[in-house]
Amino acid sequence: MTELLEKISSCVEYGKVDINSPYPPAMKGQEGAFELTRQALDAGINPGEILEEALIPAMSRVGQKFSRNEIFVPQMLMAAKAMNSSMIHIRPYYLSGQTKRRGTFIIGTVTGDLHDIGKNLVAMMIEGAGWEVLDLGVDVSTEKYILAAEENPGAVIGLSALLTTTMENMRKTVAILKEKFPETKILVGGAPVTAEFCERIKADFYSPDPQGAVDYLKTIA
Ligand code: B1M
Repeated sequence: MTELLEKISSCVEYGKVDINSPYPPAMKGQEGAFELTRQALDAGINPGEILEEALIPAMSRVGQKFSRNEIFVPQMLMAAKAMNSSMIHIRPYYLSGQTKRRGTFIIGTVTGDLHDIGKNLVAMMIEGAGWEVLDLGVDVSTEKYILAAEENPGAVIGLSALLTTTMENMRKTVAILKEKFPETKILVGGAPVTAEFCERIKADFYSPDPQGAVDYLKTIA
């Protein structure tokens, strides 16, 4: 890996967004993921290489550290922000079709639920893992999921719920989606959701964290 890719990778791992970002203090005044990604592209490094060799491994390390309680939500959010600043430069190459995506992942927070921090982290990690992410936002109705599934055949669908009350809406949405699209893989998560609940509502997979979601997607594409 080139020195530039190593630098981008560590900017994402440690949440260094751009040169003006004071976080992390140890990297203050240094160029961040935003500038270095632009430089890498201008130097002719392939966007797929930046994604596969710098961004994805960095986010994977972040996810693993988070799972081991070595870092916490603020660090993970900064890493996600740094990756997003890199993706600003890389995304256009995907949109122009120069780099192959692994598949489409549709994600949303279920009806009645406005929590989106965890869902956004999952979306970001999955995008970093090379998937096209269609984020439907919060308070997503079953009809919206159906429309997105119809427009994106073969997509994997992710549902997030943070309230015990909205878990019932998750159950209803999964039941209707499974009835209409029996082959579609459905991933569920969110603080009150459990593996046992996932099994009961007949979703395909439960992950307690973004890394688990990424690992699951790796098994199917
Ligand atoms: Co609310 N809220 N909230 N809240 N809120 C909780 C969830 C609560 C546990 C707080 C508490 O009482 N201790 C509680 C729920 C109780 C329950 O149902 N058992 C609660 C409540 C009651 C409410 C309101 C009803 C409060 C009120 O108005 N009376 C209200 C409901 C609004 C609504 O949704 N209709 C409400 C509102 C809000 C705010 C808007 C103020 C704000 C949300 C802002 C936002 O998201 N933009 C908010 C917040 C911030 C919280 C807490 C404090 C933090 C949630 C969070 O972002 N965590 C939360 C208490 C807590 O969790 N400590 C709380 C960080 C985030 C990274 O974790 O979302 O769990 P999390 O995501 C994780 C995993 O769950 C997983 O990956 C993420 C990273 O590890 N994951 C997935 C998530 N989605 C996944 C999907 C996957 C896979 C993994 O696959 C698809």
